[in-house]
Amino acid sequence: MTPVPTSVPAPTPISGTGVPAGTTLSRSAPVAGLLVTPEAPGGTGIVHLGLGNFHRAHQAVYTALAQSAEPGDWGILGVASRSRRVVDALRAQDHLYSVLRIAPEGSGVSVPGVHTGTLVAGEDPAAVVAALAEPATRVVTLTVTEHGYRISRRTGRLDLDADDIAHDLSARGARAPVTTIGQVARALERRALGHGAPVTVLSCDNLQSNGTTTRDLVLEFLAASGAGQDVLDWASTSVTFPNSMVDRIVPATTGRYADEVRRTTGLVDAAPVAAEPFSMWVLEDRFAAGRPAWQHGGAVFSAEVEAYELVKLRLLNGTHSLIAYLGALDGRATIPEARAQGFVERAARSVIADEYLPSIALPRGFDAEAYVEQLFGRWSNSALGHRTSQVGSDGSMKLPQRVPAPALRMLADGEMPHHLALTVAAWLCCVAPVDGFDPGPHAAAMTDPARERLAELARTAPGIEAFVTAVLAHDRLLGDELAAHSEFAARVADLARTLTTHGPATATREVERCGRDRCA
Ligand code: CS2
Repeated sequence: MTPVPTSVPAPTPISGTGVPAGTTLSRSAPVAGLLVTPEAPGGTGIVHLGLGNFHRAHQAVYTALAQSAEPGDWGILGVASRSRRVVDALRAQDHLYSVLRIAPEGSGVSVPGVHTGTLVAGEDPAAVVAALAEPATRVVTLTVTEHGYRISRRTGRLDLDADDIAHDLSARGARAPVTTIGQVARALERRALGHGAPVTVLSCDNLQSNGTTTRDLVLEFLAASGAGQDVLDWASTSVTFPNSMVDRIVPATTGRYADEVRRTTGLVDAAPVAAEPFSMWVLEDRFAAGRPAWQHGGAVFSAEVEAYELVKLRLLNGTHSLIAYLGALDGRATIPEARAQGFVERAARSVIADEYLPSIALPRGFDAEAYVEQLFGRWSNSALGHRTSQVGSDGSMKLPQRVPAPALRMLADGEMPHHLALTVAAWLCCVAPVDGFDPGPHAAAMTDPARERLAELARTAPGIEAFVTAVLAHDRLLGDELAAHSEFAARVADLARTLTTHGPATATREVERCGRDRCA
């Protein structure tokens, strides 16, 4: 496999071209040299749930490149989950925003220009369901993060006990659903009972088999909410849920990026996004009602998407987590700073070579060595300033996608996945430090929906061993199967003890010694 960077046109700096100071980005501003899509799309064929930075620097760019090569009704209605900030900014800018492509050798700006409207789901969930149910909507795309799917960490199925899922199931007809799965399911039901136009639901989140997973969750929701067999049959035949692997490192926006856009273009943009130059998208070509010509942006259509997903989720995301947690515990603010520490790099290389790679059936022709070297290059992009606290956030949602399957494979063979245990131990030390241990400011800045529960367990457990057992075996935060392996929990506890008493470099050396000497 050759990783495929997008061919976002080389940006043309337009500073010094007489743009009056303070001109806001809009279609009437001098954006011609920056716009990826010369024409605004005529119609809205895509509703996107999750108007975050990742969508705006990834799928929107591919869609803009597709539109500029083969124009069609593929405008995007972007739905933010709760925050008005980006929506307000985009509305004031004709739904334009800049994508800053950041590389150590310099940055550049382009403007995708494919959004035709915006909504805030938290304010008007009924409008979201209505948009999803529109016959003109032919593709629904999702970047709602791992948390947005309401997957039970224990069972891997729809979390029927989650309050908002329970709300959506009971709200039938009376109130609009508030969860993503509830909104998609209700819209599909409405389509089935109404015009019947087929549609594709495309997950672009870092979930294993993200399309199949989304389909299962939606069908589970429909069944649990008492949808008729006719609706379930229609959803099975007229809706497709392709799997897709998405990849581009996109940091959280800071004021620095708006300044850089202004310096480069002379324009004021209240909603820029920054991203690395690398971008990759591998999808199954199963679209029920057409799709944009995303191949013009460099998207690859493949029947081996699930293998690409595993490569991405484990080699990139799993290792990213380890780098972020070890780095934060070592006082490093960013991924490049963390990755530059010899012990972090050694740990990252070992977890890839010894624990992640052997767990993956690689896509045909995939050059793992080149991919891994490219990863280390991407993680070294110091101009990007990707924070350890950003990658380390939501570990309770991310790690179940990254750690249990490869760990279980080794445990079943009687081997201890030391670096995966180190990943879990470092996560727990960051987000639920035991009494008296200060993990530092970067760990403190990590957010996690399980943080409160973890803190309670850390406070009430009589020691590290009991704490880890409570997390893994009783609360089963990494799933039922891993919960059964007390030897894994014991290893995590040992490493957590070393991390808190001697720090991450010593814990990594301990793991290396164990790797060599095969200690339990
Ligand atoms: C990261 C990802 O935050 C994380 O957990 O591993 O957001 C990563 O940067 C992207 O998946 C890259 O495509």
